Amino acid sequence: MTDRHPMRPFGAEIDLGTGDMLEPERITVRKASDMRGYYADAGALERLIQEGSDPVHYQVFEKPVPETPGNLMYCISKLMPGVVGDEFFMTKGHYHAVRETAELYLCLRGEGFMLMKTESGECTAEPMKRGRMVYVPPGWAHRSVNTGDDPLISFCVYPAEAGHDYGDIEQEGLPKRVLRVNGRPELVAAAAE
Ligand code: PAN
Ligand code: ZN
Repeated sequence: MTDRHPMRPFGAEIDLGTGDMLEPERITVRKASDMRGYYADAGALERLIQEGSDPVHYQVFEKPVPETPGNLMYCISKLMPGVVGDEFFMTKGHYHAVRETAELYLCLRGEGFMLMKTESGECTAEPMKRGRMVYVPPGWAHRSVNTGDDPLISFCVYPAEAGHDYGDIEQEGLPKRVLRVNGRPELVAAAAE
């Protein structure tokens, strides 16, 4: 008789001090040059790429599970600190391809915001800091923004079949940007670009 549930239980270790996943099986790396088109100040991004030797912007560490309904994908998302012009470092941001899938972020290190928007244009931000959980409901695009001096690290869990849809965010961005104003983070309406 074949087993209806062939997958074996397993564990993984996350260093709660540093936020690092030990022995990840897949690491996705986004460098500054992968972020062209995302920041308001394109010139400042080019300077960062040239003068900073195209530094790593963020990384996603995973031990992937099959992308099938019923499984839970999980990862560590690590976003470096810094600014592009006046704009704090951020992830690309995406909808889940399967819109009816939520995501839970538990922040382990650093501080910032989870910037979220619906397809009808509603936009909101939830603060992130060590120990704070942010729930991204189905249908909300989400982008992490690092406003601190340390890496912003979160443990993320979402339905494994969700998939990622970057299209609309890549073209239009989000209605709000997080800028450094007088040394402090401020949510500012994105200018028509
Ligand atoms: C996260 C993100 C991760 C990187 O794992 O994928 O923070 O952000 P982008 O995918 O927008 O580049 C997640 O939300 N997964 O669904
Ligand atoms: Zn997601």
